[in-house]
Amino acid sequence: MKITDIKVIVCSPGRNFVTVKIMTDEGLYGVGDATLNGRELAVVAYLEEHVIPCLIGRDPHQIEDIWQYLYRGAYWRRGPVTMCAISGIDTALWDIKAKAAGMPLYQLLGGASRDKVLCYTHAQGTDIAECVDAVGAKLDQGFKAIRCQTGIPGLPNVYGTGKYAVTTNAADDAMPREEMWSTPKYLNYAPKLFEAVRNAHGEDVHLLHDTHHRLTPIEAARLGKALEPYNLFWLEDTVAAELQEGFRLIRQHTTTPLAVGEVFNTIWDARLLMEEQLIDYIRMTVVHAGGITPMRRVMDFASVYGVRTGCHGAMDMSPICLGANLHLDLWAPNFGIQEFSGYLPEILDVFPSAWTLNDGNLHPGEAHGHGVDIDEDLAAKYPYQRAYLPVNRLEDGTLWHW
Ligand code: EZ4
Ligand code: CO
Repeated sequence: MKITDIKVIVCSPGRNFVTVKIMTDEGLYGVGDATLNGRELAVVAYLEEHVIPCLIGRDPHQIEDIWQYLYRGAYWRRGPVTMCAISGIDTALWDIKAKAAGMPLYQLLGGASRDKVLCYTHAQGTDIAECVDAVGAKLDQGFKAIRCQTGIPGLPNVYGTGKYAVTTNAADDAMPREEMWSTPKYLNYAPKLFEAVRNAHGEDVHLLHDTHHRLTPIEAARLGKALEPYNLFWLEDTVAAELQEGFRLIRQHTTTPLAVGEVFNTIWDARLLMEEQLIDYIRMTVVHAGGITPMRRVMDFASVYGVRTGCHGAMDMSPICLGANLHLDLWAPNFGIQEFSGYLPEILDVFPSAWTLNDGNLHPGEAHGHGVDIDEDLAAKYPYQRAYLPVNRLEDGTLWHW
């Protein structure tokens, strides 16, 4: 088999997505997600100018060699732009291989280790009462695990709450929005949310929480301790994890399970965290990790240290990325949970998907390949719009982690 053509499709059905489509001389094609939220066109240029010309005519079955060629062969390794570009190619190649084999992708990975994939969804409110109600609504929909985020008194537009919690509206975000943050206000308020949610909804629901890299290690330790009575499934992204050693301090102080990794690009970003068992869940995801090939390696490495998986699955991971993640989730012996924030209906129209959601669990489906496609005609009706993630400042104006 030979690669005859590779297209990069950019569309914005409510938010921007970059999709790679690889065509072959045997008529089979595969698709992959290459979306990097807020820096989409950098990945497009990387693919069109620097990757695609090298791949035309190659055998799409040589996935490992193509991955190494793009990773090692560039000399300049790692980084989100590079790894999203490689991911788009790698995911599309696995899609082709599984279609050629006449199997759903999870069969090629080693088969299903479970019947269904537990997922967690999001509940949010501008205050605690609203979030408690939102948790109730998600429970009514059948979800078993729920990430809870609340606004903080005195702070407008806190991460994960308000109208921007659901999706990025490209038109509103043509320049980066500015949000405001105060760790002291947050640390005093957040534990009260979980007390209220447990009081209202009991012990059975799995509760999760995301601090979006905003704390220092000792602040994270304090929060972890404060949340221990509420038995969280995990506390996510407490600190900026460039300094992996920072987790040693958090770990010494709290039994609240820790998850991190949505901004990691390679296994080396998480090596120490896994080797020293400083985290309980690794949150890397197919699109940002460089594809299915390295994501499988991360999952296997994590399993050696008893670290479980919790793939990032916010709406900026396209339905293709979610589909690919779900095949890995169904296979991985050390699967933990899959994030599922859901999609706008127009996104699901553009990306016809074999995966299903049933009573709080996902399944990748039995379609050959990874089971997600792109409707190119429909995609063309939603042209790219420049959009940024917000930036975050402390009350005195200091630029902070968003
Ligand atoms: O802010 O994917 O757990 N989910 C998250 C996400 C990230 C976005 C960034 O593009 O933290 O909502
Ligand atoms: Co997060």
